[in-house]
This record gives sequence, C-alpha cells and structure tokens, in this order.
Amino acid sequence: MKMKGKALLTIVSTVMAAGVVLAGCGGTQSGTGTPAAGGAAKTEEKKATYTFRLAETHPPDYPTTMGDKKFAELVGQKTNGRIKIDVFPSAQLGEEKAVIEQVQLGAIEFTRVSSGPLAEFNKALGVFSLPYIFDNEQHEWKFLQSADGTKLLDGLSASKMIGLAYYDSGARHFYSRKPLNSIADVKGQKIRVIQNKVNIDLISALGASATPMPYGDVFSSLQTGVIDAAENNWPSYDTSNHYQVAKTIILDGHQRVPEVLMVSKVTWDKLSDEDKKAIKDAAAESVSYQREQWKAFEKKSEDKVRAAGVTVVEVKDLKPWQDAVKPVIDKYRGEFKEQLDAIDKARK
Ligand code: GTR
Repeated sequence: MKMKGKALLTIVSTVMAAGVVLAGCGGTQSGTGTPAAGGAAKTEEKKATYTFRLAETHPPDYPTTMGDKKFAELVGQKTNGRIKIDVFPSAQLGEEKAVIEQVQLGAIEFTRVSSGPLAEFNKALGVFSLPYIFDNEQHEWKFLQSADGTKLLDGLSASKMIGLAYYDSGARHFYSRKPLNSIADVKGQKIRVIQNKVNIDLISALGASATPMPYGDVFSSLQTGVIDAAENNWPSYDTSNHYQVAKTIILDGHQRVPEVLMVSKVTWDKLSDEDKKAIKDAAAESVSYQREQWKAFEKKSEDKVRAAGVTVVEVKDLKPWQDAVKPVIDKYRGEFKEQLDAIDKARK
C-alpha cells in the first residue's frame, strides 16, 4: 500500500512527539539495545538503561542456557536492573553461524556459542577443534583459566566480538545409524561436523566424509539418511534427540570444544566502564554455576540415553585413534603453535 505524503508526515510527527515525551520521562527503551537516557532538561546525569538479547541454540533447561540465565540475572543485580538481558533459547534467533554474523554487526548483542563455529571467524579458536589435545577435563580447564586461555578469549575483539567467559561442554564422541564398534567402522561414513576447516581434515583423516551443516538440521538429516553419523557430547546427543536415530555411540572423546559467552563489540563500545565491569564480573561468576549444571546434566543425559537402549561402545585403547589423526595435528602445528604450546604447558 502506498502512503500519501501528508499521512506519512502526520505519523512521523506523532512518533517524534511520543519520542520527546518518552525521553522527557527518562523511560526505558526496550528491545533495541539503545540507551534511553534522561532528558536534556535534567541537570544530574542519568545512567543509561538497556535491554539486550542473548541468543542460545539449546533448549531452556540445557546447562549452557542455565549459565546464560544466571549471567543475565547477575548483570541485572549488579546494575540495579538498568541492564536487562533476555535469553532466547532453542535457536529462536537463528543457527550459530548466522547468530555470530549478527553479533559482529551488533544486531544481536549477546550470545553463547561453541568455539567450533567461532573458529571460522577467529582463526586461533580453531585450536579447540584439534583432536585429543586435552587429556581430560582438569587439563582443559587449567588451560582455559590460565592467562593463555584468557588471551585466546580476548583475541575475539579483533573479530568484532568480546569474549566474556568459557563454559563447559564436556567431550565429543561419534554416533551413528550404522555399526560403530571400532575405528575401522568410521571409514566411509558420512559424518556431520560443525563447519570449520579443522573438522573437515579430522574426518578425512579417519577415512570418512565430512558434511558440515547447522546443528538444527542434523536430526532430520540423520532420519532421512542424508548423513550416517554425527558427533557431540552427551547432553547434545540427548536433547537434540539424535540418539533416537543414531543408536550407537562410541566414546572416543576426540574433542573438548569449550563454549563461549560473548557480546558484540558494537554494543560493548557504547557501554560505560562501570557497565563493562558489571558484565565481565557477572560472566566470570556465572562459570562455576554453569559447570555445576553441566556435571549434573551430563550424567542425567548419559543415564537417560543408556536407559533408552542405545549401544554404548567404550574405547579401551585410544592409540589407534590418535595415530590416525596425527596428520591433522602435524598440519596445524605451525598455525596453532602458540596455543598448542600453552595447552601442553597446562598439562604439567
Ligand atoms: C554443541 C554446542 C552447540 C553447537 C552444537 C553443534 O555441543 O553446545 O553450541 O555448536 O554442539 O554441534 O553444532
């Protein structure tokens, strides 16, 4: 419908008048992430009020979402409610790659994503997709919480994002619709991976074929046989219902790919130092809570999936797996030298 010039003018001036009234009251402007500061007539400086969105791919009760919500609650407390963060779970704001692009633009302010897809936007984070670089959870977290781990997170600012914290994501294992009793069975399978170059090489090294696709497409792709297999941790295997179709899981634990909580640099640059501190502190404080949630949920997911009759194959000897993927480590040793050295150092 085409609008007549005069009608448009009336609407514009009405909206502008409403804006003036709003500003005059120092009202909260929500949904846009822009501040609604006090009116010019006020002498004392009024602090900006914000409402931001946080995009999360997992369902509301998933441990990363629980961490997001704790973070949002702490930000609210630390700013006396001036900064409100609304968590949008279940990929309501899009799949991770698209969300990361929006965060770079400042169209979505906050997100929690895996460092897997982030590696396509910030190369150094690709180190986490390298296979078997961490011995266990302790080793991983010793690195993540070291100065080197923080440096890696801080490096995100070069890609228009501000890393706030790492969250736990356990270890990833392969699961398939086809038999998967040993490394030999991986050969020839079509395996979905998170899109990044390290993952493609990893799958090739195992003699399989990598199919990158968004997380939300994996269930139907397994169901229709577009792919044979995928890989993830227990909670994702459970909550995505992949276990209902890919009924064999082999516990090779090839990767430990941490989650990242972050904010757009566009948003960050608008905030006062005081607000930045509140957000950073809230993120740091939410980590222990997220890790507790993770531990409990991981166990619950494993129990549930086992009870559902999934075939769980233990890997007694990891050596053949590590040998098979060694060319991948060799290929990337130069590119990730600094990070790999730091990861090695955290082992001692
Ligand atoms: C999960 C991770 C998600 C997503 C997913 C995937 O473990 O928590 O953020 O990256 O894996 O495989 O796409």
